[in-house]
Amino acid sequence: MFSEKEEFKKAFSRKLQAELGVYVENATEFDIYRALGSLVQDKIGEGWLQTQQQYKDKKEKQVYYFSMEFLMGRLLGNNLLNLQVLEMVEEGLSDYGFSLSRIEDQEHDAGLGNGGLGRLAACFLDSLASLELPGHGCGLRYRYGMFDQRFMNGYQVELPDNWLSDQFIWEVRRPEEAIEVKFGGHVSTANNGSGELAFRYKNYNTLRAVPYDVPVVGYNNEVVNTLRLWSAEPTEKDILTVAKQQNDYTNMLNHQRSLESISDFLYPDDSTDEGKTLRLKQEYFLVSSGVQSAVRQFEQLELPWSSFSNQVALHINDTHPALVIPELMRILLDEKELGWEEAWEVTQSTVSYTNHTTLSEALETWPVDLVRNLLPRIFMIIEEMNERFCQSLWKTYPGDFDRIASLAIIADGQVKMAHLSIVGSHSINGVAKLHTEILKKREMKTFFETFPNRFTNKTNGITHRRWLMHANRPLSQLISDHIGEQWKDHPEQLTDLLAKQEDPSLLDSLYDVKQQNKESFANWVHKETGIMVDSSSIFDVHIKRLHGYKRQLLNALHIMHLYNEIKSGHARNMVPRTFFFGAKAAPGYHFAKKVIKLINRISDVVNNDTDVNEQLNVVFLENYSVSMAERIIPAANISEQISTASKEASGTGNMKLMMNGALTIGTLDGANIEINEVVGDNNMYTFGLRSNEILRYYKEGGYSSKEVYDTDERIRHTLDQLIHYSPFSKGETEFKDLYDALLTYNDEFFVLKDFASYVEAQQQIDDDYKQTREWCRKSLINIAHSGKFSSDQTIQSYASDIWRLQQVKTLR
Ligand code: HBZ
Repeated sequence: MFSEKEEFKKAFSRKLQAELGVYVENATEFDIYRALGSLVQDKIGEGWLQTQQQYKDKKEKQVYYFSMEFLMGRLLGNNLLNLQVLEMVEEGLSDYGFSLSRIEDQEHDAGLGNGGLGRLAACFLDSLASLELPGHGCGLRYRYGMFDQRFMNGYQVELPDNWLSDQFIWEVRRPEEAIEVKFGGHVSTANNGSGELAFRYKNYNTLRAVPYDVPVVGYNNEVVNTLRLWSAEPTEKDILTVAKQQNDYTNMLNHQRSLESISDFLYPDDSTDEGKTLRLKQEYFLVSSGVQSAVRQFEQLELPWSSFSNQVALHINDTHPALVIPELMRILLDEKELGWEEAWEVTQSTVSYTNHTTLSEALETWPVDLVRNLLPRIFMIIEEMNERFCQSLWKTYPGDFDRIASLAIIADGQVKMAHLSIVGSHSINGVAKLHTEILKKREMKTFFETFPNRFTNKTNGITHRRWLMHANRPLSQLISDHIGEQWKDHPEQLTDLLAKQEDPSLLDSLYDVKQQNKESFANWVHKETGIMVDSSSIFDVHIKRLHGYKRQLLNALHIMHLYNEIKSGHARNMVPRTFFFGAKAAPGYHFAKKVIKLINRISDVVNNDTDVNEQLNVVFLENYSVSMAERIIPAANISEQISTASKEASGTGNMKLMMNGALTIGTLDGANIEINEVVGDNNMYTFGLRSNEILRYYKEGGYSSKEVYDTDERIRHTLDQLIHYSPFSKGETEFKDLYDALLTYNDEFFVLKDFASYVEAQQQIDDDYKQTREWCRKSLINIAHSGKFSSDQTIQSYASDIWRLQQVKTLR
């Protein structure tokens, strides 16, 4: 890269002149961003080529991480960090009068994901490259990513996220590596002369999948892996076929448009299955391009098919790319002419699957007719898989119709994608200990009995490079001042901080760093929203997708309760609190949108009431995103992780906030449990029903939210304010739906049941925050233990147990 600042400055100004035709003196911040990006991309290019060459020459096994979502956020800062030139570039730009952080703000987030699942994929790519592991992402290049959220009259409105409009500087289009994907048509069978059936696929439509490669830069190691994003284009062949049938220019353009539309937009649903035809097309488009491309690379090695799984691992991020399994079978059977058994052996030993949810509404199923019409050959293969699988079950469990029906891949006219994924892969994992246990003991119990060795747990992780080293530089510096720099390569060594937990100067500095972060965040909030927040108040942060089970409504009701207490003069001597929310609701999720409206209303009432606004403020930040998370998290004192126990598979925001010294208020759910295991009850605020209690209620009944309402005056008063005249309802009826969800429909997510213990935990926080030194110690203990949740650890474990990848060591 550059060994010193002057060298960088020279190259940079040359770039600016040559590529953009401007002198530094006249450049805008956007010009600077583009020139810097281009310069960095040039530098990355060298390592990129070398890395790929080495993987090939050394015949390294490579993993392809298939995901419908990669929530990458911004890349400039992290690339500079990983290339180890961040500070030099910052100083160089500062000589020219520019601030690097403002330049970073020029970059549009790559928002190609909904939430946890997509961000996890992005953290994993960073860890793969940083650990010198040959692993690449395989995704879609959506023209529109996650929608842009606006509030109008307190309601969420969705606008298209036209993120490509000012060019995505990191991508490289590779038309020479385009691939043809086939849809529709029909399959005929014929005898191939030697007594076997051959399948002929006819009258299909073709689509061109063009890859756009994005480099994934490892930390301080010269490794550059690839995130390959596929984009749909029409093929000439297809256009000519249409032209032959009907020579109509307008029709032709419409046809072309409909083909391109496959990679048009990301479905904005988190934890629900939309079941739309276009979504299935997207899934197959991703899968077919990615698998064909992996097969093509493998063929260059000129090895027998039996060694395919020694060279290639295909991982599916939830079931969305599950068609990888029949697609690889199709290629091996029809194009490479392997027999079923051999093809099956190759496929199964190559594919592995991660489950991210047990919510039934998120389990993907596709109607048989839809799959058969859209993907006739793929459907035949799924049918055959199902047939053989059911037959093998019959041998083990003769006569056990119920068991076989519950495991079948095709049942009730639906293709069950989770079943397909389990049967077709050699490894299935959950994303936190509790989640994996729930899979094994409940949701996938019968599968676990059938294939006990396939199931493992891999607790999620986050990259400390983005979420600590880059997002929170003051804290990183403080850590290094006290324990040296080794934690950067080995985040588990953050535990060295534990030995210093009684060091008053460290604790005071930790307080100062948090204050400094809170102030800069408060300034940003003021600039963006006009709201003034008190940086001496407790910053209480609830950031994640809006969902019933994540219980933003519990937080909201608690704030209403605090308001009531203050208004009625019953408030304790509380530390001022600012509640921050960031959350997008799926556009069709009515309940979630009402919660947004309610929180905006509460914000309006509380912030403008002079009786309370010295103690209480509520800020709902519009358009929560990765880059916004990077601003809020370093400033947080409290991390809200309050899902209904058993529902949040893992959570990863909990880890990011912990790593930045926030204390968790949380249920014993997902990875909260593992956070609790390492920090202990003194350094975290747990409350609420346990997962076994909740699961028992779901199974056996016995919960009555009305009973809680009748017995708890605070709840009754607060809920009544939703429907009767109150500052919150303003005499309108729009919160009736929320009231009904909690009372008429018996509170599916146990909000009322957990209310009292949540209030208690919040009061404890209030008491504890007043003991500043002790609070800082708790915060330090959280930071110290957060290395356990580095995605480096998680990826190491995937690499050794599931993918069997070797580290490449010789680049440096
Ligand atoms: O995956 C999340 C889990 O809710 C969270 O607990 C976990 O930490 C995270 C990473 O493992 N799940 C999702 O984010 N799920 C989706 O985003 C999703 C997207 C499209 C769907 C279904 C689910 O069709």
